[in-house]
Amino acid sequence: MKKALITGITGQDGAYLTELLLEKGYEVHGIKRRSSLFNTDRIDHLYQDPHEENVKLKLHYGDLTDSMNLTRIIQEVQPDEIYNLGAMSHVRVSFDTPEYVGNVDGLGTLRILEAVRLLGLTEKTRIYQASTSELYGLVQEVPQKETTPFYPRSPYAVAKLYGYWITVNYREAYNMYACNGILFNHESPIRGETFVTRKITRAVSKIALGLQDTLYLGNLNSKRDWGHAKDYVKAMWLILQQDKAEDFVIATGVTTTIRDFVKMSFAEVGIELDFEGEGVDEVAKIKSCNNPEYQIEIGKTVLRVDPQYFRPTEVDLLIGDPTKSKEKLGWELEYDLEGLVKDMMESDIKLFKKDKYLKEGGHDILNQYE
Ligand code: NDP
Ligand code: GDR
Repeated sequence: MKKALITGITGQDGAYLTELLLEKGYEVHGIKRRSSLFNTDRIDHLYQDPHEENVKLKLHYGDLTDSMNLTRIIQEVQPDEIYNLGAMSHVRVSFDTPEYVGNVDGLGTLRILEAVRLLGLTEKTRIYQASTSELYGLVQEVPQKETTPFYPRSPYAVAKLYGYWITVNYREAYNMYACNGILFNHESPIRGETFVTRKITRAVSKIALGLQDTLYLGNLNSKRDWGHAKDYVKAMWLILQQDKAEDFVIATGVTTTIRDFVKMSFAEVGIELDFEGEGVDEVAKIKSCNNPEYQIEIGKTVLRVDPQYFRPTEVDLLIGDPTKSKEKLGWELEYDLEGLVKDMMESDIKLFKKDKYLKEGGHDILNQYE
């Protein structure tokens, strides 16, 4: 039975990858941070009581800033594969916490590689590094592929640039099987709530259900190549199953503006939007609603631009070329953008229907037991 160790197991990708590896028969070990609130929501359905026999998912407390902790866990687990997904992954927040991001996202990668080397596991342990399309930053070439020059535009991207090159360096210097997956944006119903897609699908669901009036967003003009996280974790696994360690771009090859993602999300609940104005004055009003389930006021302003969400330096256009990964890995996509928006909207509508029910009826129900 193969053993995998995942940093960032409590995140979006960590959760889907754990599901995939357990299905494939792996014993999965994950590193989680100590937090004052439970932070394992995304993997709770996979959790097994450690007192049971034959436990396939094991969690260890740890942190990418703590070399001794990482070295001890790697020594104890002796993993066949390490997936380094742990990171402070929010680009806007990285401008506020640049030193921390350098430590976790940049040096954290080095700590994993160096622990594997010092423990004499270079022959045994294969390493996947979660690299990112943010490395491309300021447009040098489109579509972006494995050979496109990097030009990072945020402390996050600069830290990930270090992670990328230190992975390449350890592969070349010590003949390690260490690879970068250069993944373009990927989303899902369990995407973090402050990334733009999830912020939109949550707000649209709440607006349709009468639980929120307005959605405030930043730059509506940037373009992203969005895929579904379920498809992308399959690529991570494939990257570690090859004869030769290499880096791969994982993308859909289709790019869309934030504005169009907003329109598509509203369309899922039968609401058509009208965009007015430009830049910070931009607003969107409800033009029509053909869904009898929602009592929507036509002409109501539901979206406004708020400059607080602008970034000091922005990445305007991302569009990836997945040719290499399709040809060499045999990687295929199950979801297109429409399927992704549908999956996220269905899940958020379901989530907020519960909230609405509690808001409208819950108080009385609770009072019955007082
Ligand atoms: P999330 O933000 O959902 O998850 C990040 C994970 O890293 C969480 O488990 C978090 O723990 C953990 N983490 C944060 N700081 C530390 C630390 N100091 N030590 C240990 N663990 C830490 O990210 P995603 O799942 O979306 O992304 C996974 C990886 O892929 C990240 O490295 C990200 O930068 C990269 N990436 C993501 C893309 C995407 O579109 N999703 C695209 C390209 C790359 P906690 O739950 O406690 O916060
Ligand atoms: P990104 O994702 O920066 O591409 O990084 P995010 O969803 O945060 O932003 C995408 C684009 O949307 C614009 N935007 C807003 N973004 C946020 N978060 N909130 C807003 O209100 C808002 N309004 C407009 C942004 O300016 C940007 O242009 C993600 C992360 O998962 C990284 O970890 C990963 O490496 C990259 O994707 C690939």
